[in-house]
Amino acid sequence: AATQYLADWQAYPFQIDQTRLTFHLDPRATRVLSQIEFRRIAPGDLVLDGVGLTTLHLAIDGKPVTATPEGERLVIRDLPDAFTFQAEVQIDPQANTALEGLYLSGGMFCTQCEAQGFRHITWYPDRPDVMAPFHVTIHSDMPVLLSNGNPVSQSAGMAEWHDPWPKPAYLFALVAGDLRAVSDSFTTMSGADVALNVWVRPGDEPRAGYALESLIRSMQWDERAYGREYDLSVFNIVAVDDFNMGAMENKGLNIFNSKLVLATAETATDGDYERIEGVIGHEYFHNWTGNRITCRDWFQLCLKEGLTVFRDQQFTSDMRSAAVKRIADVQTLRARQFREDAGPLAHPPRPDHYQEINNFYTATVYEKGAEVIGMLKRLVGDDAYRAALDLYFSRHDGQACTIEDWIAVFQDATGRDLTQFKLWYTDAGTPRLTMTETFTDGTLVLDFAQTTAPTPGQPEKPARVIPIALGLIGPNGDQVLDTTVLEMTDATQSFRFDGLGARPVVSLLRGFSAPVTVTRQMSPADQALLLAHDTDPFARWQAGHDLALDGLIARATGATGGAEFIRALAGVLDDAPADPAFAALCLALPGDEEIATTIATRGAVPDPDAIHAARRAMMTEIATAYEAQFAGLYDAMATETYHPDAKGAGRRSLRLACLAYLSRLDGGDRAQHLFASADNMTERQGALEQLIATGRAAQPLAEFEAQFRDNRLVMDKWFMVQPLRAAPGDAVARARELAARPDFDWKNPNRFRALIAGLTANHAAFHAADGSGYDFVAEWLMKLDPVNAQTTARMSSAFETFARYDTARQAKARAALQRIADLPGLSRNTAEMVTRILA
Ligand code: HT7
Ligand code: ZN
Repeated sequence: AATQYLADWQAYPFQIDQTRLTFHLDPRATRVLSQIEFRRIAPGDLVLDGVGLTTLHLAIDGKPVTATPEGERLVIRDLPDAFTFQAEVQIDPQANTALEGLYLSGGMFCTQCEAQGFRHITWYPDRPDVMAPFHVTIHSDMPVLLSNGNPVSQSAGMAEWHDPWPKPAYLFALVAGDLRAVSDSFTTMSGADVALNVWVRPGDEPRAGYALESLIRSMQWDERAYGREYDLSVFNIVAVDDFNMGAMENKGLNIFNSKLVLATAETATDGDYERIEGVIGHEYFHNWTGNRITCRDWFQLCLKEGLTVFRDQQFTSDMRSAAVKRIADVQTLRARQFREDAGPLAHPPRPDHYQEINNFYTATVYEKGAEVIGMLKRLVGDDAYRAALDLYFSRHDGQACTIEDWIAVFQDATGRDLTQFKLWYTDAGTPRLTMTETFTDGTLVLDFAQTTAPTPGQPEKPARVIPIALGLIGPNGDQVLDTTVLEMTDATQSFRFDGLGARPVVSLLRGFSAPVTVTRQMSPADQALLLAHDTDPFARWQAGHDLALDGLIARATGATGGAEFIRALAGVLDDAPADPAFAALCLALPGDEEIATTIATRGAVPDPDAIHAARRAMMTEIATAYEAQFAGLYDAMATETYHPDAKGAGRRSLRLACLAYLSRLDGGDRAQHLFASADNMTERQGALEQLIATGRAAQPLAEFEAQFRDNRLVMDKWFMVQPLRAAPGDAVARARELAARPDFDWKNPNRFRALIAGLTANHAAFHAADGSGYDFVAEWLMKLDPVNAQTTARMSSAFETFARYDTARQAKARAALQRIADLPGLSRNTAEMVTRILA
């Protein structure tokens, strides 16, 4: 497939003054009429994109034209400086299983146009730098007809919408279905009234309230934190069951995967509620960072996604606990992005080439893109950050921009030269920061070195700017130096701290001030001191986490370890009632995948079975050491009336952390009782997971299924937890049984992901020595690819770490990948991923 290069970008020679679209909806034969008013701004031909269209008619200024598509492009030459292009095409939404363009979900018409879905709807310059106001007319017998912008008129079988804000085609949306609205209103800071609707299927109304409340909180927050106001008379959100990703920020008409809208205490977990609030916020915040200011080309994707993730992280921090949110975000970053950066799929946040853009909606673009902004904010300070953002919004409103524009705004607002900082956008790989310390006569010298391993296509890695936030803790636990940010700019650099009474312990990388890995020699006693006394909650958690990781790695590689961590947990348990959510994070042992990654990073070959056994043994030991404390906390953390706020969620997370330990001793008795008595899904699912792990789940699983058979979202959980929590030796067989059920509706991305990602997240099962995990997953990826290439390609990244295992496992994974690569007619999406992984 042809590779697209950033260096080849060229401006489009026309501007669009108005895009008019008329839809005659029909499941098998939808007709789309377009009238696009073009005005020349530079020499060049008219190039339009189109895929899978049956073209019925093409005209320029009313005169029919005969133009033959060149592949997926239509080129029309010799045009006047201003003209109207007209087209009539026919498309088949029902046949659209790829969920890209216009498709049907549960009898409802809906669209997904990012990144390049609009070309499946009609001929158009489907590129983000071509922005236009849209006027849309929909003809259909569906009762609710929605598009972007403000409503113009509505009558039986017809609706008209006008979006005055120029937008690229990827933000176009249309929905038509039998829907019900859960509604409210919002008055913006300048006094404009906005109607708010969350549209769901009839009967789902009682489950949409939290999404609507989250939207109001998002609107308030963006006014308060960034001075950003909403700009249309209506904001619509629609929940759909079939969706490749989480949600989509179409202007004024956000479309959401129903799992990120629908929630009640009985059907959704605390984690689901937090995610709903976060993603509602994320899509809403895109209205300014993505929609009003969009990307010039898809290489700039992190311009909108990194910034919007950073904003949604700030939002969640403000709504909930900032410390807990930061730790959770870093855990996600390490699990997904560091993993990506260390393997064959590594790429910079702003890549300079791709084959299939849908393969670049990655942790690097999203999560690392957000971290880079966090570093920028730390380097320039909060006030300068806000000034730079104000300048960004005023300078670039209505434009399609680049990372260079973004950096220029910060340079202009602060006077700083950010040339070196820009490497964070253009270079792949996670820098390794090594620190050595010497203490003599009251002076501490810290010597830092940074190195970044080569990544595909980037053998040389110049030094980056690394903000290193640190503090110093004295031997008695008192802080002797408050948080200080060192700016490292060279490959090696030293910093001195004088006038210290005794050797302090360095609390390094506070708040995770840069997305780097750290190497330093630290005694278990010093780690325990930080876990007990560090004033920075992230660094405190990190100290305990490292202590646990070192112990687990020792055990998984045939040595002994972990005693210091087990001892240090006494303090964590004593403090737990004061901050249950934080304590739950400290009590959670690093997962098998993280242990494997760390072993590989230290140059050894991870053994999935040994890792799994070591982790389970350490849990039993901890449970035995603190049984009474766990039992006391388990009882004390019971919540009376369920409320999905951070306080209640924190108590439940601690309760479930205790349950995980207690289940190692009581064989699942408490879990069984909790499963039977809990009034909320958080505890029911938590209990069910323990029962699966202890092999006592047959009856509870049957009960769960009987209760929730008709609720697809809850049944997704049922499909997910079984391969995830089954003993590694049983998980693949269980996954095969589940896949054979008639309700394994594998064409639905949520259901497919539930089962397949449930298994790949069971580290020892996916990496089973006999290759059965690899074979099962490859088999299903090959089945899905012709139906939904986007989801197949994204899920193929489960294999990205295969090269770190032993040669026998590697050979089995390679063979499974090769079978995928050899599949006749393999999609461009999956072919690109598998080729990169195998390279
Ligand atoms: N900007 C949206 C990305 C997205 C997407 C991309 C490719 C294929 C399907 C998709 N659905 C949504 C969502 C976001 O990040 O906000
Ligand atoms: Zn986004």
